[in-house]
Amino acid sequence: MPIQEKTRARDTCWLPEEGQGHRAEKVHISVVGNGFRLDTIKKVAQTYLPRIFADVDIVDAEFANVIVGTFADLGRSERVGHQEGYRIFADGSQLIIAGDTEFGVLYGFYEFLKKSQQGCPLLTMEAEDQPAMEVRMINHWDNLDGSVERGYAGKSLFFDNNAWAASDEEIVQYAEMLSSIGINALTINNVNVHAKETELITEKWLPQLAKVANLFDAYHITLFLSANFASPMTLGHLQTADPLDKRVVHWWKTQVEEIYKYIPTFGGFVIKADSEHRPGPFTYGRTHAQGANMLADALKPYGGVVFWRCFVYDCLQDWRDRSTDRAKAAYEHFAPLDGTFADNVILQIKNGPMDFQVREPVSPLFGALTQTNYVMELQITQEYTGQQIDVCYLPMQWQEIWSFDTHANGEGTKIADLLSSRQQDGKGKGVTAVSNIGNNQNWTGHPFAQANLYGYGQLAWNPEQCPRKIAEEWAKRTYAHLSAEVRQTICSILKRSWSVYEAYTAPLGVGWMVNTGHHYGPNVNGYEYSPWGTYHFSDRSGLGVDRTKTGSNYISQYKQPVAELYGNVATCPDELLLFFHHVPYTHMLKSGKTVIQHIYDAHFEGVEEVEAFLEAWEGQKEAMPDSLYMHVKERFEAQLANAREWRDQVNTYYYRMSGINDERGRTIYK
Ligand code: GCV
Repeated sequence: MPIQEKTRARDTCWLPEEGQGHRAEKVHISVVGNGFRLDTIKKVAQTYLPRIFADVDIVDAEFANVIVGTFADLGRSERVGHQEGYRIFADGSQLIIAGDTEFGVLYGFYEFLKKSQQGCPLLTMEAEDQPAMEVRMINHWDNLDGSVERGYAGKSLFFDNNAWAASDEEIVQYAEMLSSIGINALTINNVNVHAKETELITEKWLPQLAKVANLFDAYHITLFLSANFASPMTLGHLQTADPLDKRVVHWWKTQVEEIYKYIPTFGGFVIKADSEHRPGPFTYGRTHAQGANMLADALKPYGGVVFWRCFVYDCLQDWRDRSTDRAKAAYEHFAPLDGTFADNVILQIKNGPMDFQVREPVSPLFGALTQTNYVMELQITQEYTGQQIDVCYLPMQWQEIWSFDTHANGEGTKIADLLSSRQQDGKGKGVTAVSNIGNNQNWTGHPFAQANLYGYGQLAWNPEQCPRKIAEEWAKRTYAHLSAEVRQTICSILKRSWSVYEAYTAPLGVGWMVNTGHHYGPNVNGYEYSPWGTYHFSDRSGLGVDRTKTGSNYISQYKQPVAELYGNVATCPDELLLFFHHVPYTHMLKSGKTVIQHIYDAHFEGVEEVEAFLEAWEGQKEAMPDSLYMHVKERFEAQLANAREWRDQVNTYYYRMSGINDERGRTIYK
């Protein structure tokens, strides 16, 4: 797949494009009051409103038909009761966009922009809203050399050849995109902080990063940095990074003081420690709470926060040792430490117990922590879900995850509630996700992958939203210039894409049949006899991982009745069967098919669906610009080749292993 080079100004994605619409209504807008984000609103208004309305002007309040400001600045007594909330309403012949703070006003303005783009008449634009999640963060895995770990949209937006690469215009455009979907926090560098990247927290980089932080801050996006736990050794030339060593404590305090001298709005650190060869407190016999609290203490005077990742597991496992189960690791490491973390530490927990597979159960650590702050970490970049070659609309998956009932506080304790700030005294602080952005002109490689970023922001703001509706909204905003039929084709593909991807890859929740290293394409035994702890245990008589009492007993980490539901082969949902159980190929699923027949059928059907995607796309050829048509068509062709390879490898493997024929007599193996 050729990487599209950066040749001209980036796509605007869902924000209005030049010359998109010419609504006749006049928009004479007045932004009342002074403030950093209010200045931003003026800029956003000047850039985007003329792309929607023919007659746009920024005017004094008495001449305006759209008035923007905080309730206080507008001299009004109403309040939303949330610093990021807003209200849009008509007052006589004027439309008012107001919030309790300028953050709320900014989000209200974006809502106004969205409604304007969708053709909603001005004076009917009633809305009142506030975000469900307090933290709505994006994590870049960008390296200073310009590479992006698990990046599929070109090179880093920020760095190249160990220097800063982005222009201010690019940062502003990116900030606009993120802020328009409610993102309020950002890390720009990889959680794997290599030697060079440790320098980001030093004077060498801080003046540049101060400018960047300021550009993002104008859009109410707080800059964080990933830091290396052993920085006192790499940068400070100490012999240790022991979090209880006074010299180490002093080193971090001094370094943090330096950061805040340059960046007073700095958010804090994201830390990957004792994970996949990253240094951490275990080296010194310390706990993760001791490690995290030491950093939190250094950040506390400035209001900074530590996001401490729970992706801690043994990646040097002996594959013959069936008593060790990687799925158990995060809970085993962190649940016993509940209540020992400082209040400015936020644990960052991946959605599932393994690693962003197309299907995993929800991590049992959610709901287990009652006295420790946490966020959920998702992956927008499609490392295991098609790498932005295959289309895979992930909000379908996220919505299922967030609807999961943990039973943490009895029946009805859904993940979305736990993460939401609507929960009284809750410790869930929101959500973060690994970025799918790169320096490709369309930002995400596959243009449809933009829908994943869009959907992430929308769901973080309001997890109750239907992902199908979000897809429609995204398509309507992004492809306003194309026919309703094209948009419908795109949406119908998006809506099916996650289950299609699941169908032609690893079956029934077992995961990990991918090529090692780059993680694209099938390799049934790629990770099977490796130290990474990711097995499917297929043999002559069956497949799947026994995580019940007779196996690793991972299920005991769940609350009842979830543990019982998953632990009992009769009640375990089909789609997670092989994650929790080792069963014979002839095991009967709830669908009425045997496991082996399901494997065959799903893989044939998955490929047929991708063929249908391509055909549907080809049917719309005349209705869109050639460049878009060809770009997406090439990706569908690559996806189809990938899906066929998955089908052939998986079906052949299981035909040989089981010796059982496909009941429909299709050729599995020649
Ligand atoms: C940034 C997986 C990925 C790694 C990633 C790691 C993590 O193992 O393959 O590239 O490292 O997750 O989340 O830290």
